[in-house]
Amino acid sequence: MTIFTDVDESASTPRDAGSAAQTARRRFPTGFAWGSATSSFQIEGASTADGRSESIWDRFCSQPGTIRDASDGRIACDHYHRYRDDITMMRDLGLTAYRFSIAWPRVVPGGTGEVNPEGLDFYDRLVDALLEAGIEPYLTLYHWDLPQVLEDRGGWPVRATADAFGAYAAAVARRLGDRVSRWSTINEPFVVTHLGYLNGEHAPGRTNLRDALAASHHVLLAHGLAQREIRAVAPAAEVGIVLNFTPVTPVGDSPFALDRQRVIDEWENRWYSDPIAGKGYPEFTVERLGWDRSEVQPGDMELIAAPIDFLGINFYTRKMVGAIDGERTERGGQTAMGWEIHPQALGDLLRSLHTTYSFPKLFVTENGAAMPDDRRADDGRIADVDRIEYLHDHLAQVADAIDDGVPVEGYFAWSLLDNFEWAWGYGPKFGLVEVDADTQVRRPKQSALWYAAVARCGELLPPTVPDPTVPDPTVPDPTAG
Ligand code: GCO
Repeated sequence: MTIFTDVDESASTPRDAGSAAQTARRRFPTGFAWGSATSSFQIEGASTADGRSESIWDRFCSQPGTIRDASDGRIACDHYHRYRDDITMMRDLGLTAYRFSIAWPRVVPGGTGEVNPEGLDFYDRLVDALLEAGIEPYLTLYHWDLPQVLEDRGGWPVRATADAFGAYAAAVARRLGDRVSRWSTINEPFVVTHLGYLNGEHAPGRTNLRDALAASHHVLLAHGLAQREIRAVAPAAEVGIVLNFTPVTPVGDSPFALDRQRVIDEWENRWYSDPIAGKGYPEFTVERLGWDRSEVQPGDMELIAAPIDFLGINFYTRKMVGAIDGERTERGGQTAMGWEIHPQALGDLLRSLHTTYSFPKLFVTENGAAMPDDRRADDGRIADVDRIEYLHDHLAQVADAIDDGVPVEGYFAWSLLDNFEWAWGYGPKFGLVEVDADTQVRRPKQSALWYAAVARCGELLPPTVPDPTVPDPTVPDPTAG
């Protein structure tokens, strides 16, 4: 039986998010974190500033055919230089939390050894500016921008990379541990492993199961080592990890279909959450993949299972799995990425994770949608009611899960800004805020104003065009005359 499956819709009465919101406004708990999320490589730019070294994503982008629009992260949203304006905009939107990541190549350009104080200075300023604006920083140590020098020495399939990560985590904690209280070690180990080392869609572009298995263990080990370091330096900090989940909806029950459902669920979802929860790697799939676990050394699994304070959950869509690829049953709408929109899978996931593992608290650390963004309102603003509906319907699921006793303490919309969407380049637009790639002018979309209104009142408002009284925090082009 797969653990993260959707409930059988024919056998239950799924809640109707829309009508629930219409009959009674849903109020979120006091103190619920209303945030947006970004990552270093996707927004910072300034890829050679202040001693930053090359990351695997800089190298990957420079290789022909890797990025759909042949773009890169050299400028991105130029957030490295515009972070103050971006923070002011978040404050004006009424957001109370911001999830960002640190670029390892800025902090330890050599991968190991010397710490670059100028690299840390940037995050020091960022954190201070956030705190001044009344926005709580949620820091992620690794969102995929490994120093290239470490890939040259073997990358995540090599154990020394995990050790290097522990030392990097300690350096960051020593500088920021007095002000940052929420630390995530790794973002989406699944993507690091599968896209980076198994299917090659992401940097470093390797395609080898053996490498992927080794990477999966070392990334979890890196989490364990970093957690230990952060706790030693900043004992009051809360430490967790961010995992992405794509719940499996079974299609068919032939023995072969059941087998696939189980392997895909275990290898793509539970592979990371089970060891973190002290349950070890899922045996059925370990066996199917023929993994001899030779990378696992005594003490590793205990380190990986050291209790976390919170689990960060990234959710975008579900996956239907039958006996063959490409199976479809009735599907809802889809986003511009072609990802099915199925909000109920988020509510079911939250309940299922809580029942299965009982982590002390949960955050939805990413949820959002790339939408066509091809309509503008009279004032020129992107009219993205489709994104408003996506956010509304997923937040309704979060509210239901909270009602059911699941300790979800915050929600982070992916993403604050339209940004570099990895192998897709700048095509897909995930932002609440539009970014003009030529001028870097930021302009909140209608969804940003809707989300701001929800964050301000702590209630799930109907998914309609937002109240025009919400202040317009559009950031003008500072270079314009
Ligand atoms: C992820 C990453 C983000 C992506 C987002 C949309 O979840 O894959 O954390 O960096 O941009 O998810 O694909």
